[in-house]
Formats: sequence, C-alpha cells, structure tokens
Amino acid sequence: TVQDLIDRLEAEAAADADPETTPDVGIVMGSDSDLPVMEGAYDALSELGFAEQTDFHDAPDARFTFESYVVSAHRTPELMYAYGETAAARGLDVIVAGAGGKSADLPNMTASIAYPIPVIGVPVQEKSVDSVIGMPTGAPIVAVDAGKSFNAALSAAQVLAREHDELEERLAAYHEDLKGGVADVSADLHD
Ligand code: RP5
Repeated sequence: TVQDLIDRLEAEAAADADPETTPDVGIVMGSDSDLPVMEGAYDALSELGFAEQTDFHDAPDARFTFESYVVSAHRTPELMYAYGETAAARGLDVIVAGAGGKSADLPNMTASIAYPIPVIGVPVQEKSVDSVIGMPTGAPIVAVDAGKSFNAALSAAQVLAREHDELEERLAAYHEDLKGGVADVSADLHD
C-alpha cells in the first residue's frame, strides 16, 4: 500500500545509513505510463556505470547507484511529500522527476519539498513544458526539454561528479565517445 511505501521511506531516513551504500540518484515519475520516456534516464545512468538499487539496505556492487519510484502528485500526494521530505536523510544527492499532461506537478512539487536536494524536471509531453518550467521566483527547478530524460540523468551525474572524481572521469570518457561518434559520421560523409 501507499502507507507501506511511506513507512519504508521514513524507516530508511531514520536508519542513518552510510551514504556510500544508499542510492545517489532518485528517479520518480507520475505514472507508469511515463516509463517509456523516463527509460532514457535509466539508459544514461547505466551507460555511466550506475546500477539500479532496488533494496536500500543492500547496495549492488557498483560505486554509483539509482533508484526509481512511481509517485503521483495527485493520486498519492502523501507519498510525494514523504519522498521529498526524506530525500536528504535517505542519502539521495539529486532527483530526476518526470510527469506529463496538464497536471505535471510532480517535478515542481518535489523540487519544493526536497529542497535543497536539486531536482531535474522532465516534461513527459510537450504540452507539459510550461507547467514543469514555470516555477515561481525563489522556488527554482532545473528542467530539460520535453522527453529528454536521458539528458536529465546526464545532468544529475554532472552534479554528482562535482564531488566524485571517478564519475568525472566516466563523464569525460562519455564525452570523448560522443566526439568520436561525430568524427566517424563526418568521415563517413567523405567515403
Ligand atoms: C501525469 O498524468 C502523469 O505523470 C502522466 O504523464 C499523466 C497521465 O497519467 P496516466 O493517466 O497515464 O496514469 O500526472
């Protein structure tokens, strides 16, 4: 039940776990119908060697990890509050939050509740861009363009990399690959 999930988040927040063993990035989405778009965030983090951590108390054998939850701002507002309020105590460093439609409130509300943990918002459909980026002065959110969950997760990794040289190196390698890809395509044009 939703209450079980809330109890679990609160217990994890109270556990005072070693931050090295808890998820670094939290991915949340308003509905499982957002999954096809939000899978881009999984892809980006997986490419950087992050592992999905399904059990808070049982970290996989990877230096960097992420978790994911479906949290609806409208169907389960109490869960959204619990997730945002416990984010820092649960050891999360950054959250990637996606929602769609005209009721895309999850990224914005999570940004307000989880403050100061940075939230990167992903509008799941084009029409929700305004609602995700339209935050009032003093309550900011960082957001990407509609559907760009891959870039949102890369930004999340960049935030983390400020404190982790190893991740900085993985991002540098990723950027070298990107450059190599462009150079290859360019060379192919002349074949
Ligand atoms: C939003 O409403 C969700 O993030 C989703 O994009 C949209 C529709 O959800 P479903 O009716 O498909 O569950 O809050």
